[in-house]
Amino acid sequence: MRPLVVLPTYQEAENIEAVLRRIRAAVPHAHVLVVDDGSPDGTAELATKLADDLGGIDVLERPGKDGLGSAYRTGFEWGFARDFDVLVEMDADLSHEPEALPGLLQVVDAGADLVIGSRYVPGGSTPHWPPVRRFLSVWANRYAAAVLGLAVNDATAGFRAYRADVLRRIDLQHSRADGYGFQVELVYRVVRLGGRIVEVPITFVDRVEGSSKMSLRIVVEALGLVTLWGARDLLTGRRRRRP
Ligand SMILES: Nc1nc2c(ncn2[C@@H]2O[C@H](COP(=O)(O)OP(=O)(O)OP(=O)(O)O)[C@@H](O)[C@H]2O)c(=O)[nH]1
Ligand SMILES: [Mg+2]
Repeated sequence: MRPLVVLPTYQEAENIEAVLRRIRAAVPHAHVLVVDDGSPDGTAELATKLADDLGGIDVLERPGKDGLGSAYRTGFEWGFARDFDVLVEMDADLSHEPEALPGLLQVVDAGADLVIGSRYVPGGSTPHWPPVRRFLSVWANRYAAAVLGLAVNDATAGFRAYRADVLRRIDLQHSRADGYGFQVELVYRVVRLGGRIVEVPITFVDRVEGSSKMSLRIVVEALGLVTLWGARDLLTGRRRRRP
């Protein structure tokens, strides 16, 4: 397998070195693409220096902050053009432990089309989250699963590995969603294509350095899109039943 880890960054100067070193140690054969959106804290410069030291890393510099969904769409297209056969999504804030990567890749190797590092299957956890945050995230996921008929416990998760063939068949350029909405949309599209999805438990570690870019806008966008897609499926009779 030729895996590409796409790592979107915005203001991750405090985390970029550790995350790149840990990825390189965990999956020495994987290539890494950092997609940085002109971070004023010099994340891209640090990443470029580490690319020289560690090898197997490219840095794509975009002029301004354009959102997580857009960074992944650009990173995936870069990977398609270079014939990578597995594309990995992960955050650069160390919430997603690089040491879990071999486990995700192994499941793709065993035949899955999409492997989700899941917080909400037995063995998965969010050890630092206050109960209210976990409650909201679990119920947002239950809502999305129910409305869209997805047999997935953590459709908003951002730690994933896709078989490139399946991702190629998804019309990425016609997806406009940004944060959680982007993640749910991709699960929804893989389900619609009949792809095989496997959830693997992960420990989601809260970021220690840097600041969160999560916003109310991203949450509202996701809830709005899920409701819209669900309503459209009902009206067009395309609603899938949860098995
Ligand atoms: N290229 C790019 N990366 C982004 C953008 N927004 C966020 N990121 C990166 O996407 C990843 C996830 O963003 P976070 O801010 O950690 O958001 P989150 O994980 O949903 O929220 P927390 O749980 O609060 O950390 C991190 O690696 C960010 O640096 C963006 O507009 N462009
Ligand atoms: Mg984060």
